[in-house]
Amino acid sequence: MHTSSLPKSSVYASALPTACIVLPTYNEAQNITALLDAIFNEEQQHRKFHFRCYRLMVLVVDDSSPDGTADIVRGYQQKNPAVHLLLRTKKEGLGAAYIAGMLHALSALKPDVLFEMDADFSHNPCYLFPMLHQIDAGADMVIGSRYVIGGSIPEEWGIKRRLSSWTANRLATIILPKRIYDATGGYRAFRASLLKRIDFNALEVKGYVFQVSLLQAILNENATVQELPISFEDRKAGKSKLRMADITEFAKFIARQAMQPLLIRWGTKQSARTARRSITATKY
Ligand SMILES: Nc1nc2c(ncn2[C@@H]2O[C@H](COP(=O)(O)OP(=O)(O)OP(=O)(O)O)[C@@H](O)[C@H]2O)c(=O)[nH]1
Ligand SMILES: [Mg+2]
Repeated sequence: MHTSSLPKSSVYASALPTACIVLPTYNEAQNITALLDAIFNEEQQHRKFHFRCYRLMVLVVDDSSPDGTADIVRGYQQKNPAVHLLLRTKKEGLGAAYIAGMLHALSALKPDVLFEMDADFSHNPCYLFPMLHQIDAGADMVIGSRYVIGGSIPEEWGIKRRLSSWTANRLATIILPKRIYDATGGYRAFRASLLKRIDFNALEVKGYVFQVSLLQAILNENATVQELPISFEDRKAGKSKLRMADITEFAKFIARQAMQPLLIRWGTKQSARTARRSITATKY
């Protein structure tokens, strides 16, 4: 289509860079409308002062939430076509939802930047544009970080919650090739060109450990990863979906990854020993 046949505003809009927020949801009916409003409000505010403002779109990845989250999203789409819905048949975990969502966004929506974000207000949309700014300044990936100077976790968190978050992060750093202060957080921006280099099928994870597994694959690509301090807030409404199965998968993944170099070294030693034995046997 010749651009001259389009109204001026859409020619202008199609020339803008785009960012797609991949939003996994399971029973987030109480949060989703207000969160979508808050995301697009950030875009509106930013556009007032910045000529080359990113055009935002949202891809909600819903696992057929029994509370009707998907119906609310369908209603929202009537007033805002920048909202997309990927409806899956059953709950398969946060990682599985992100993998399906990112692959769909890359192939169907083709944004320049992709975001990960929780749909419960733990990740304040006010950081979307500062993260995009860091991407524009050269980062391949930006992590909204609770554990760098200036970042924070909710004051109300008890010792158990603080300890489990800290432990998960410390365990993750064992297997990462570079020091990352918040390796488990789920507020992230990625250049699309970086995610296209990742083999999502090779990640082999279903649950929350996806965050560590994807970060490991990205660091192995020698990507520039930066952390931006954020104030992490407690979810506004609804319940956490973290289950025992997610914690077990996390522990198994870290153990497997940490053991891998030892097993490779042991395997090399074993095959060298076998080779030496067969040389000795042929001599006599
Ligand atoms: N599609 C999909 N989304 C999920 C699944 N599990 C979690 N989510 C979503 O992923 C985001 C993070 O999940 P949360 O339950 O908030 O996990 P959390 O942040 O560790 O726990 P909170 O303390 O409650 O915030 C939320 O938007 C959830 O609705 C899942 O299996 N499928
Ligand atoms: Mg949450």
